[in-house]
Amino acid sequence: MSELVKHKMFIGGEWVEPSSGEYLESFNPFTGKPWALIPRGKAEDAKRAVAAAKQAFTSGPWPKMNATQRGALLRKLGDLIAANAERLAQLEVRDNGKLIAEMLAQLRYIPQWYYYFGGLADKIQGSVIPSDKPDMFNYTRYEPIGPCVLITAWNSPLLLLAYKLGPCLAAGNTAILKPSEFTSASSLEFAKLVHEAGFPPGVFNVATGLGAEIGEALVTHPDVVKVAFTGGSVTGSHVYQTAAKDLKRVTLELGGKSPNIVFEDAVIDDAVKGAVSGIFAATGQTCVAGSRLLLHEKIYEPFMDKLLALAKTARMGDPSSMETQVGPVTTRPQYEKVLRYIDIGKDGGATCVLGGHAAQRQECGEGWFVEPTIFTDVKNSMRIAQEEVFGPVLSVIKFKDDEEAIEIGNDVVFGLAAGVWTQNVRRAIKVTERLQAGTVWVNTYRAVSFMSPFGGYKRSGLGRENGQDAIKEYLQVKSVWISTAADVPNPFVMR
Ligand code: TXE
Repeated sequence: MSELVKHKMFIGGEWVEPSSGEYLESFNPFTGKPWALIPRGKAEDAKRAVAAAKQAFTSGPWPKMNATQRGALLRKLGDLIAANAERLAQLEVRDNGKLIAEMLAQLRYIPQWYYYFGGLADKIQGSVIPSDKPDMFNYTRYEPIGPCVLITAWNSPLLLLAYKLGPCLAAGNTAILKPSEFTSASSLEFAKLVHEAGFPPGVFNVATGLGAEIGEALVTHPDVVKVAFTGGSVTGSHVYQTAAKDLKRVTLELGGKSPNIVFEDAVIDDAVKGAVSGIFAATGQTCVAGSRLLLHEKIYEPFMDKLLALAKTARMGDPSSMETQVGPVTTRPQYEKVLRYIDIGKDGGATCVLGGHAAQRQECGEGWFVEPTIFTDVKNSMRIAQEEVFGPVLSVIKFKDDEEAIEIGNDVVFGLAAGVWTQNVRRAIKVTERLQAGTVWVNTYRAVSFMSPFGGYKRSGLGRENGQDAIKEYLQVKSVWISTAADVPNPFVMR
């Protein structure tokens, strides 16, 4: 145990031990071995973190700062992330098994969230309402809401955090981050940068531990006003119901079963790359994974030949090598879940045409690797087509016309994303209008930006992250009425 890196939590501007004195092991998915110890915070620590966030929200320098000053701090944080991008990327590779190539790009991009929301901080304007009442002046102002709990998943910890923390702090709130117990190290390292940027103590806190322990304690704490959550749909629904008891605000970014639809007039080579990027990039562990590939029957065979040829070349192995294309699954339970779903696919009658088992390649060592897997003969009613696997497992479904493609595309409980591959503009517009998804990509896949709204239709979530409106999720509007009348009219009649 002694060689494991032992972390502390960041609460009220200080590095603290968990009150329980207990720690959780954090594993390197490439070696399958623990490398760090993460504090196992419990209810006591949740109380401490919320108290710190509440104090920072109500007193001290933070509530006195104007929006321009808050924006400047956020931009400084962006600069510090940029300066530390490589170090944070390497840490994520070790703790999470993410590819270094993807992490370098992601960490170099994340500062943009802090620049964007830093810039937006002082551009949130209320309005003067043209009053229908005589001698009355009415205007609105947007105000922060209070301490917010930000719960992130393990797949892209610092990116998911940026979606939440940028608007949360730009709006003038304070935050308690509860990262996934599987991948907390980068969030704790990130806290050092928040401190270095000069945010007052208690404005940003990191409380680590298990979801059912410290996560639950944070969501139920009466002083928390909002929960912003990214994770699985079962947990998301539980968090929503728990938070509802105190009428807390909730935004949820849950999973998906996104259709990636290829029409017969698509540029096949591009669409093949899009299919691969939709499901095998990030080892399929993305909420927007294009896990259902819908192929027009006319192009089915040539498309599959090319797809299999490309998927077979995917280089697996050490995620810290720039050459690697498919890394390990991030957590042991997720690795087991993916393998279980492969069995569910086989038992359900789908045909496994690629992979279908744990990787036994030498370059994968003891890591939690699953071979890129493709199922054909999939019916959309099968579990493999309906449920989120969150791994490198693709279900291929044939369709005969646009109507059927749309029907199959929408026939899941989720609605996070969709891909459309066609050269016909009219078809692209018609189909994107009818797909029930928060994001639709045409002739591309997996593009996200700080400036474009992101979130789910149906059971993929509530509310939106990114883009100008995201900040409204962290603000409340106040309507102020000022009478300019010389006297007070009849008090028994509503004005
Ligand atoms: O997620 P959880 P898990 C999906 C994916 C995956 C499944 C399970 O299908 O297989 O979810 O992954 C915290 N109160 N996604 O178990 O449980 C938890 O500690 C408060 C899709 O990792 O949803 C973690 O910080 N918090 C998803 C966070 O919730 C609680 C990304 C997410 O954990 C809590 C990841 C509680 N009672 C998984 N219980 C996406 N949208 O992309 C847990 N948590």
